[in-house]
Amino acid sequence: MNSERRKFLHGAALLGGGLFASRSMADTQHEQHTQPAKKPGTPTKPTRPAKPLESFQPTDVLTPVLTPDVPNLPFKVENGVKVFHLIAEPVRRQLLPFKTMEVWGYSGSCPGPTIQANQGDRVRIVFDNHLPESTTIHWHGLEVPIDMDGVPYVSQKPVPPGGRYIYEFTLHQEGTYFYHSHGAMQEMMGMIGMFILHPKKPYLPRVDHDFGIILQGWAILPNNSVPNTANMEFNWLTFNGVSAPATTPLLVRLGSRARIRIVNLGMDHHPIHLHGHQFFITGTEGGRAPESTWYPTNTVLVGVAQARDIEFDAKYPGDWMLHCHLPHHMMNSMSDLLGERMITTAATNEPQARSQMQAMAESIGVAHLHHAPIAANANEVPGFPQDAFMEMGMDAAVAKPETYGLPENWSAAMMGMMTMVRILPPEKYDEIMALKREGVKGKPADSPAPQHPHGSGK
Ligand SMILES: [Cu+2]
Repeated sequence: MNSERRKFLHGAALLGGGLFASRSMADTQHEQHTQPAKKPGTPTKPTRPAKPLESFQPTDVLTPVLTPDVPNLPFKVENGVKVFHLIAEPVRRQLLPFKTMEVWGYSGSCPGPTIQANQGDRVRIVFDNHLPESTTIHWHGLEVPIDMDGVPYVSQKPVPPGGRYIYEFTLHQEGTYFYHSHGAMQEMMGMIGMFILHPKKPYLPRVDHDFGIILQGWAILPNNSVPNTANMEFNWLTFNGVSAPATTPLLVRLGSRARIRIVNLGMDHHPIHLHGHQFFITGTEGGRAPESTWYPTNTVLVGVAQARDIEFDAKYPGDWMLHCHLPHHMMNSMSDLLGERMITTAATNEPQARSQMQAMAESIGVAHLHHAPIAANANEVPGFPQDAFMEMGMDAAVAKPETYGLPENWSAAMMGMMTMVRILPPEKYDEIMALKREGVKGKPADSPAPQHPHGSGK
């Protein structure tokens, strides 16, 4: 154990001591059990510690991973073991300001909170099931003893509703991993979270920013909020449980080096494309890739059950798109948002269909209302008016410190599996980080979210 690591463990122990006020957890190592705390089927409320636990702390050799729109899972240190408490439970997730889905996740979040630990750590995950049915957790890619593998009936008994299971193992790997239910349809209800293992020896070259994004697809019928797990067509596509333009942009300081870790769990493979920069694929779901395998590219195909780490030097200032390039994954469910005002494809040659985006914006009360110009003879052109330009801005509805300073109607260009990598000159970067800190202090109303006046139609 090197001195940094010792220092880190010592610091974490100090920070963790006394913060965990809830009942004592099972201390027995390796004694896994399913323990129905209540009758199966009895609704349970999440038991959460009274005080926040310790979240992953950076040391001088590590950059913590930021998973936008998804929290970290806190932990306490108990006799040298990092103890996490994870609860499978129903979650209401707003994926756009006007669309909420009722999904399943972990500890109040879907995707589940990010677990961050260091290579070499011993971790204990105290897992409670607050779902109405049984479940288990599989640690995807982790080399753990078979009785920790989370496959119902094969490696453990299912954890019943109200039940608890203690997972405990030592992390000898490094890289981007994830956890998920081992029930396929529970996966499609959202039951996945990221599991980051920071390496003992930092990767080279060092990065200044490290982000994590989970890709998911949802089949939610119009005017519904619950995913249809048997459906084979997906109309909502999310980064970390949010569709663009509500995805929180990734802020990167100009001249720095950034890593983005992308994990996919769903029914589709996603070619993720970054604008304006070339990157290297530096890691997979199996850990760090040797540098001899790196090659420049700007699109990475992230297959189902895969993880891909990409790294690039942030050379060019600007607000650069990062998105799945499948055209239907760069859309939101228009028919769903339109609801009863849905315009059918059969009606696309009717003039009233022309401004369907405008109609949608009105129906859901979006403040936007620029509609890009159309030609005078537009209706004579085959294909029009499907309104393929598809703009529906909602700048004000999705404003947050990370969107500060974006050009007017920026949100009209963003839908589906998409976010923005904002490569900012240092002074602008520092300004927005200061705004974020203000927000954290509980003054969201004061946050200088841009409120552009609309209506000029220019
Ligand atoms: Cu895609």
